[in-house]
Amino acid sequence: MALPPLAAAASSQADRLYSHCCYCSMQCGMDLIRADNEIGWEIKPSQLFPVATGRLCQKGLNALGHVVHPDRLLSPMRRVAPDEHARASWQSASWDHALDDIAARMKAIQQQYGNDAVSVFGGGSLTNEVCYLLGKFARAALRTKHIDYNGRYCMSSAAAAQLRAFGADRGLNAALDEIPKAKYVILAGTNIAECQPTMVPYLLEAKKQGAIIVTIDPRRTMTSKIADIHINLQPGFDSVFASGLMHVILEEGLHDSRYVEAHTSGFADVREAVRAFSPDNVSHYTGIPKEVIRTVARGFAQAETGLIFTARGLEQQVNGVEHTLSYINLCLVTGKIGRPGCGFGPITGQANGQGGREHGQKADQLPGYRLIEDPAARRHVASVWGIDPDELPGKGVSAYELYGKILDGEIKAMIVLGSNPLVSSPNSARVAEALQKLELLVIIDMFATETADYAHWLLPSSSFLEAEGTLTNLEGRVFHRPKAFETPGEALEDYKIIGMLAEKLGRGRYAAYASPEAIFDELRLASAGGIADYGGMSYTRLKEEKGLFWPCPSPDHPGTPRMFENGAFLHADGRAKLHPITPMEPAETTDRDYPFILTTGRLGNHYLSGAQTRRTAALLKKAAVPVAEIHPHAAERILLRPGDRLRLTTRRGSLVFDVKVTADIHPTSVFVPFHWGGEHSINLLTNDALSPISRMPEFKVCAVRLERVGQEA
Ligand SMILES: Nc1nc2c(c(=O)[nH]1)N[C@H]1C(S)=C(S)[C@@H](COP(=O)(O)OP(=O)(O)OC[C@H]3O[C@@H](n4cnc5c(=O)[nH]c(N)nc54)[C@H](O)[C@@H]3O)O[C@H]1N2
Ligand SMILES: Nc1nc2c(c(=O)[nH]1)N[C@H]1C(S)=C(S)[C@@H](COP(=O)(O)OP(=O)(O)OC[C@H]3O[C@@H](n4cnc5c(=O)[nH]c(N)nc54)[C@H](O)[C@@H]3O)O[C@H]1N2
Ligand code: SF4
Ligand SMILES: [Mo]
Repeated sequence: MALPPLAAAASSQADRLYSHCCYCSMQCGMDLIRADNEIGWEIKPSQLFPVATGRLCQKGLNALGHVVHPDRLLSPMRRVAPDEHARASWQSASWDHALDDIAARMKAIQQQYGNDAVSVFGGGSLTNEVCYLLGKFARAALRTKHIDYNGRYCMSSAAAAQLRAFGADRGLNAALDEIPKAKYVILAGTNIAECQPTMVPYLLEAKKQGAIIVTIDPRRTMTSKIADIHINLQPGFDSVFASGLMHVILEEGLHDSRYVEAHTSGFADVREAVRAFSPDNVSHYTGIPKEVIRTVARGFAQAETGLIFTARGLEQQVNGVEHTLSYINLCLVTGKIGRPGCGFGPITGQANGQGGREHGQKADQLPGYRLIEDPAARRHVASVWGIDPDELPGKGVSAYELYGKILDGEIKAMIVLGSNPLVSSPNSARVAEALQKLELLVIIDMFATETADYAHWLLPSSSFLEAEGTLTNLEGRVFHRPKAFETPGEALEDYKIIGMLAEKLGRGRYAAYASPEAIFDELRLASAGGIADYGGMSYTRLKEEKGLFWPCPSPDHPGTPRMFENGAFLHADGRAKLHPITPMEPAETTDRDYPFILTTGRLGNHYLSGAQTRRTAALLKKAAVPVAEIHPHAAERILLRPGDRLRLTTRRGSLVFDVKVTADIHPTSVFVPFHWGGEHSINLLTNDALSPISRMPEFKVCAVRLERVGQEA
């Protein structure tokens, strides 16, 4: 297949175009420059965007790779043998035919089983406009309560913790340029050097200014290489460790009692909760020397300024909300929030992982971070959408639970837009079983992903270079990304596909827009007065001011780079809530049959399910297959020999991986990256236990057995 045409109307004259990277939440600016290579263009770091000015990591530099990949879907594709769930075979069709068929089947399913029999699964890499539209399409056009998205697997524990503690969930409370002002930085369960590489210079600058950096991770990662202190923590123990820090701070009176008194509630309960977590006890549970616990506690509390960043390492657990709250408590009792060089931040993951959770693609939310069960929120959004509030459905179930509803027979159809859930969901054999049961699965994507093996229709979407829109980066900075190229073949921008489908469903008035800007202008109104208030933003302002931080309630409001200044929290009493945390065990603990802990995560050169980066030759070359990391002690215990491979067996299944023995990992643990499908897909083994609060799956901890697989086998 020929490369998709990249000669765009918009670009026909230009030799230089501007965009933003499609991958992580840093959202680095990039220049596309005409080049004498087989693509005709190359990517260079841009000087324009004031976030990671002049820098791009390997993923960003190679982001054209997937855009021009011959696998791009160039027309709607219909499964030829819809009843056969062997590998699909596809036949191209016209848009008209595709959408007529999809709409007819959806209507029939809804007539027979009710509106909620149709579901939508969205993503956090999409623009704010598409996220907003998808939520509106589900509620107002399909009239189903069943919409959720991949951010449930990502930011949901952090979001729940921030909402509980602060009354608002904005990734970082402060802009990145606060980092160099911090004198103490704790990085817990976050591998910034591989996952947000262009953020590293901010940390190095802080270090240059005298900051102490602490990393807390079961692996000595590239990030811990820049740390002064590395805490080698067994997965699942963050609340225990953080309780130890809090114990020392309170025992030694290092907290900021004035701040606690003026701006928080719940202090006495926290004091009580950490009473038993003396350095001796915590050292006993975690193996971390008690002097180290005291050093970090004193260091952080006594530093004039300090920041704590967390990420999925501790959040993707059944206790992820509690772990996150334990770290938030430390910022609050030491008064390290809402002033220069201070703050808390669960580092957002996907390109628009922040905006993706604000505009209503989450089962319980409406735009502006409003709750779907709040009558005032329903009235507000219904008035913007021009429908009766009573017509809005209620709250649906979380991402992973949607597959349970399919297995139960309640959901019969699903539209997936911007996710590859077969690879990225926990216990994925169960997800495959659910997908197989669907009467209709429609995938809107650039590629026939692993999930597409189960689809009835594939609809070709735009890449990041082919769609205009706004995104919100990890800081809460909303910015405009222009359209650089035209879509190849018959591929279309997501907003157009959604609009056309709504039209075929007879609900076109709820999804017809002339441009992404028209959607944004409505999103602004829908968000106005909510927590994530975009009310005062416009495309003109976003372009001229190179982005604006929410909340930005009025056209003359400058935006809010630093949240919670002077202790202004968003709870009704104006205070932040401290939460007493009782550390709990993971859903699965080790035993004789499953004596090790499996934890999963990322590599610097791949992105999520790998749909894009495995289609980028320069990146695939650096990591063609996943490799399991184990400690020399573990290798010794299973009598691993050079050249052996490693069998991992959990209660869900068994897979064989290449293995690397390294002293950088905790002796109890094995780490496997999740960027591959099929026999390389670690999510066939992960645990689908969910946090009772956030419904986040336990991607980071499950019990596993390790066995050597010799060459003789
Ligand atoms: N290269 C690359 N960059 C990415 C992505 C990608 O796929 N590839 N994805 C993006 C997205 S969507 C996200 S959400 C972010 C994720 O960014 P991160 O959360 O930083 O990435 P992970 O590798 O999932 O996990 C981080 C670390 O947590 C550690 N960990 C595991 N268990 C525990 C625990 O119990 N406690 C502690 N303290 N640490 C633990 C792991 O060893 C790992 O080093 O990255 C974004 N950036
Ligand atoms: N074991 C384990 N599993 C995990 C995690 C973990 O740490 N461990 N992390 C979880 C996390 S944090 C995340 S965020 C999830 C994410 O996992 P997924 O939701 O599977 O994310 P992606 O692989 O980015 O899938 C995005 C899909 O959308 C397509 N796409 C990209 N841009 C567009 C667009 O503009 N329009 C349309 N229509 N399609 C587009 C891509 O081609 C791709 O197929 O994985 C989760 N799964
Ligand atoms: S740091 Fe993130 S946004 Fe920047 S180039 Fe790398 S992947 Fe893209
Ligand atoms: Mo994520």
